[in-house]
Amino acid sequence: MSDVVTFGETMAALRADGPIRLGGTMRLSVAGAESNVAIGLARLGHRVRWTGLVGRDETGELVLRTLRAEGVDVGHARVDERGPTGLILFERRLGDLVRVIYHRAGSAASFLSADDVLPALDPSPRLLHVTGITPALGPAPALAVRAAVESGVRVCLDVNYRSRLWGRDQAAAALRPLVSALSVVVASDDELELVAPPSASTENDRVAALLDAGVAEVVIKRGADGASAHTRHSSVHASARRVRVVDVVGAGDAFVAGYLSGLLDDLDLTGRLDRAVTTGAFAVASPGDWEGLPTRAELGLLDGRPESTLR
Ligand code: KDG
Repeated sequence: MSDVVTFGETMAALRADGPIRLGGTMRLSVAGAESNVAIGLARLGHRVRWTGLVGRDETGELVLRTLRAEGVDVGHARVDERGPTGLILFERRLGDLVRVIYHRAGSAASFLSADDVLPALDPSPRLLHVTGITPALGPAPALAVRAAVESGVRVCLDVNYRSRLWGRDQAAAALRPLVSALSVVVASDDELELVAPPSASTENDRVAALLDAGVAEVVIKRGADGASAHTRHSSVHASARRVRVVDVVGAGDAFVAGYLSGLLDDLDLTGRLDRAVTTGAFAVASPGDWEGLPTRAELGLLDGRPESTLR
């Protein structure tokens, strides 16, 4: 049995250190919010299944091979002939500001359906993790998310709003109906309104409305200002770990992996948030979406002196 099942689009990822229009060398890897979480959890020793569709192409092979190498179960993922594996380009502009360019419309993953996803939920995992990116990929992925969320498993949703994929109104219309089936909601402070009822106008109101709707834990990511988590009984804040910023892309997924790892390990709210800000900091301090994520044995590395050498 898996501890966590997740699904979504994982793309080939090319990273440039400067403006793409000037040319030069790019580094090839893979990226996808859900598979970033899957890798983060697998590195921490949890049993994770990721499923999705890739094209019949070499970048699809790269996606599956990478996830397999990271110990993620891809036994339900498959090649689909209807489109290619998606592509994401990252270009570094202005210090640590990164611009994202998608080539994913009509990709294999945009055909993901409930029939692809539901078998991956058998036997029932301890947790299902979905993001608000998947319903933005098209009608079939949106229905797949709905069916999976309503399948009766314990669900975590990371809102992960992507303005290049859809508008805020569209996102809210797709995500709000899922709320009553969610156990954990993760959002940045400006994303909460996409899941909370429109009548809630402050952050406190939005958190209260989500808890009233049956969500057990509302977790708010605040970037350099840390994070907070709320249940019906308590609220906890954690400061961000201080690290040198190398690449912030993927930090939210790393944060989710740490939080869910703490949940699976039965840590209390403070312990979950502490693990989340720790894994988030590893992502911020290393290049790539997921490459720098810690193993369980490495979790304590940030407690050492930042400049020290381990011998
Ligand atoms: O969180 C980082 C990911 O969002 C990114 O690397 C790729 O999944 C992705 C997306 O859709 O933006």
